[in-house]
Amino acid sequence: MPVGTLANIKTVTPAQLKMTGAEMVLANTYHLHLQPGEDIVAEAGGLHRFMAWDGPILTDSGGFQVFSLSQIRTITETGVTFQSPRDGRMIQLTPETSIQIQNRLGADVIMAFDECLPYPSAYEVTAAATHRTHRWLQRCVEANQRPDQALFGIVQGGIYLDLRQQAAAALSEFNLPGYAIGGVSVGEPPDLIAKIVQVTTPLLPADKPRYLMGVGTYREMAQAIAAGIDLFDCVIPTRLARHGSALVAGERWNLKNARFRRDHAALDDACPCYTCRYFSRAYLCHLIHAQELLAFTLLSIHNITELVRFTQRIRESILANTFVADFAAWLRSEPT
Ligand code: PRF
Ligand code: ZN
Repeated sequence: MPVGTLANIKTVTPAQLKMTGAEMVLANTYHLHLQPGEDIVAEAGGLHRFMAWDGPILTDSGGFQVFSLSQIRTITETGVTFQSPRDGRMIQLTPETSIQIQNRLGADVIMAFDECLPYPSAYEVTAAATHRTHRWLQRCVEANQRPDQALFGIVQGGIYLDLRQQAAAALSEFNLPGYAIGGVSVGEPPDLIAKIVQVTTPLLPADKPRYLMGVGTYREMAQAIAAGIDLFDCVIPTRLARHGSALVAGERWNLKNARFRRDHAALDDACPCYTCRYFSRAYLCHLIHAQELLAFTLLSIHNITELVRFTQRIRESILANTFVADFAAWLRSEPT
């Protein structure tokens, strides 16, 4: 899922997004509650109508964003109180208010309100947050007024595999329509991310979607898919684009680099996207130097297409029963 925090994929229209092959997008409860507010979105007929995206939409619950974006906050059993970075007023998010907001936003998939800790966090602190997340899940399930929205639970547990195992077992009891692994990719070493995903994923129901939150590099996705993960969200393709970078042949190229000034080849001749079909590296280099906004759109289209195609190749490999042959050697090789 490309990330559409404020009900848009930055610099990309829905028609352009369709062409990338992306099917589902993520939006954020935290941001949309602050701006423009869920009542305006509900008034518009819900997120799909408001942002003109007729594909599936998932909203994140806001917990993670409060923890990562808000300086001033207090966590109690009730929920989280934080200061709005917009106007300084104090706002409370609880399992009940998060679900109520998500019910009004109207996405297809809504996320449980969880407590995501930073890395590193001590065992006792992590255990307490993990158990609280389960009590909050119970409240989320009871608060959900819309059975047409699929409520996913989130496994926490930090780097502690026994907590991850407990969390996966506790969540599976809820018989939810889908499950997510949270609390990874928060600064821990890549090996640890892989280990957590390898241990946790098989403990979640295989017949339900399993979603790894906030992950989207080639290697992390391939490793996670090997463990059974079905769904990801990540800002990488659009954020890189806004830094003038393209994902080409598994590398990150900064198109601002002088070596592209007279490079009239297509951005990536192996890519079927709109950008690569019509535009050269020299042109993109020019747009970036001239600070033209079109650069962001064209690079986002390419980067999203590239990551979607990567997951499509993996899907084809799995269906052809060649995933291990096609990807195992690359997965074992040293990260670059
Ligand atoms: N919880 C929620 N959203 C998230 C995360 C989480 O732990 C992460 C962690 N990588 C990203 N987005 N609710
Ligand atoms: Zn392309």
